[in-house]
Amino acid sequence: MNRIAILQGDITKQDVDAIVNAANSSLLGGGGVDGAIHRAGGSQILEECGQIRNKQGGCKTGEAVITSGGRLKAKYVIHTVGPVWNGGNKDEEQLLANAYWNSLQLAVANNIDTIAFPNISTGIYGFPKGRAAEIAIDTVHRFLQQNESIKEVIFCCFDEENTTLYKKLLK
Ligand code: AR6
Repeated sequence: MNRIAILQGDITKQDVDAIVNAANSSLLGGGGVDGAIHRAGGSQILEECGQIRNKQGGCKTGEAVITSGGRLKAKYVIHTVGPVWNGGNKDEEQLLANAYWNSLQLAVANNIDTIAFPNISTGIYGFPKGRAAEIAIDTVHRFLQQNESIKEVIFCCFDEENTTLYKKLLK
């Protein structure tokens, strides 16, 4: 589908309307891409996350919330929480699909045209990369089939392994 692109690089540098953060339920930041986004975007993002925590007590696995992009080029950060891989029988696949789907829904609700996703759950949370890539592509594909407002979804891969997987699957 020509509204899907793949690139290898740092998501914090992307010039898109929104970048997605692979956050945790606390929304208080962490390592991996979460740490990189808060470092690059500055304290405003964490402040807004704190306000969301006060209102709704964080973000459940598979759900998503939105803040501004702070100092980032991206106007918004959509924070979603992927599942921790626990062997595969804890609804991990559905929860990962939900994280992509709910992020896209939030994007549409905020008139976002271009959005970049990291490879949610495939770092610290240990989700097998091949299966995660299939779920990510399938979910985005299904979403775009029923939505015309999003112009481009970028899969921003960080490591070579994910980049190769996505390129192969999207051929
Ligand atoms: N740009 C794009 N992708 C990145 C970047 C970056 N700057 N840095 C890392 N990645 P992870 P998770 C990739 O561990 O598995 C945090 O502590 C990385 O190579 O960031 O969902 C949160 O607070 C991997 O492919 O997220 C949570 O506690 C992908 O981003 C927990 O980690 C996701 O890896 C979430 O774990």
